Amino acid sequence: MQELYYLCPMNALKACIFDLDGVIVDTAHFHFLAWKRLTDELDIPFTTEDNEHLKGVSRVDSLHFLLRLAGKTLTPEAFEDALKRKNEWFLAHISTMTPADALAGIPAFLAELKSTGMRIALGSASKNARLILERIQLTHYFEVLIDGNQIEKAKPAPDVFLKGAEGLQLACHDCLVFEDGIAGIEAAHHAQMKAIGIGRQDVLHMADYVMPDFQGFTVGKLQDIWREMH
Ligand code: B16
Ligand code: MG
Repeated sequence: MQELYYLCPMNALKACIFDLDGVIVDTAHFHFLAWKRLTDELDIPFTTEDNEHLKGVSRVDSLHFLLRLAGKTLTPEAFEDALKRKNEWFLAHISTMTPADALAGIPAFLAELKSTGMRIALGSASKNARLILERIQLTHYFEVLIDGNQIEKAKPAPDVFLKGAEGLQLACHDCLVFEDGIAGIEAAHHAQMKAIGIGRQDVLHMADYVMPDFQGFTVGKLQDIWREMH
């Protein structure tokens, strides 16, 4: 038994795959403001609590969810038009973002990760991910950038994280995901990856570890957590 243990050592952590909204930056509020403007126009009741269900959910699936809330349907043309307008309003908010909008502790943690040689990728549902990373000037940390433009099946399907591992040319079990959304944690698990939830324990209880944010987080702590996960 002992011998077997040494023959099959725990695999070293080789890469971190980051979700964007809710992990690196808080764009959820901007998504909410844009959806709220649309739902007000369409006479759909929509609250900040409903918005929780849209975290990590693609733009198209979000609109389906909102229409279901009110039992409404739109013609294909009106549906496309609604998506377009919501995105224009969202982009207007994004254009005000600066590097100060990166979430607390993230720039320092990314810098430390990079200095240790850890591979870094992005796995976001957002079609605006590149633009957002550029606004907060963190693009250079990401060796591989997978976003909503490159995937057909949105989270909780594993595609975004599988493509991330593929882009890094690593096995899934060598990668760890940071996620704030329930759908994203499910996606990581469907990809056979461990996931650290960023947010509340009661919401993200299915994650392999949960922490509120990256403040004071270090690569040393990450390695301890990785060891405890195995
Ligand atoms: P877009 P993430 C997700 O980002 C957001 O959490 C979700 O609310 C949004 O609907 C989705 O991106 C699509 O965004 O409209 O910009 O394509 O958490 O996967 O980084
Ligand atoms: Mg997210």
